[in-house]
Amino acid sequence: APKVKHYTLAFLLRDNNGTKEVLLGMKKRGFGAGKWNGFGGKVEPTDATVSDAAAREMNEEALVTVLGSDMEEKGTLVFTFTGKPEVMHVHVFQVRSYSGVPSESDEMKPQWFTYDAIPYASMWADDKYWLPSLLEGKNIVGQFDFDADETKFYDHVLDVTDA
Ligand code: 6U4
Ligand code: NA
Ligand code: NA
Repeated sequence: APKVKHYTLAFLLRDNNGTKEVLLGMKKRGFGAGKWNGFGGKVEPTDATVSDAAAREMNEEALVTVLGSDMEEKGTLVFTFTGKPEVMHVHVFQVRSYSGVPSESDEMKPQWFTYDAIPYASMWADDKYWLPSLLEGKNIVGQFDFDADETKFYDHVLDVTDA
């Protein structure tokens, strides 16, 4: 039977003098290295809640301070990979309250992007399917089944609902 592992993925949002922006990070190592993405990682047994895990990962990877209580859960994405017994269950969040200045960590190089300049060509193949809806404030639930090489998916379902 497949083994389900829980992960977080969080998007920091800001209003920059009337222009909406999202913080993405260039992943420097490990799974998804070389891609822009939100911030996140594995939920650990020491995380009291999944929201706390999302905040901890964002704090570690973008060197900001966000609180688990400020994390807004926006949906779930499930990823499978041909030949891998592990199913990734990713809890997706947005967060608007933070302190500090996002800075480069061992794992991520952060950068603010306006919504019309999101680098989808350098992101996971699924992101352009659901991130625009997320940025419009919608909730998302989906599954993407990837080929073994992680570059493209061969099947997906996606449900988008008003928040
Ligand atoms: P280590 O290095 O073990 O501390 P950790 O930071 O806990 O790693 P990591 O970075 O491997 O975990 O977690 C994977 C991250 O990639 C999570 O935030 C989920 C995200 N992710 C995985 N597949 C994705 C996909 N297809 N599309 C996407 N994000 C994905 O947008
Ligand atoms: Na991570
Ligand atoms: Na981690």
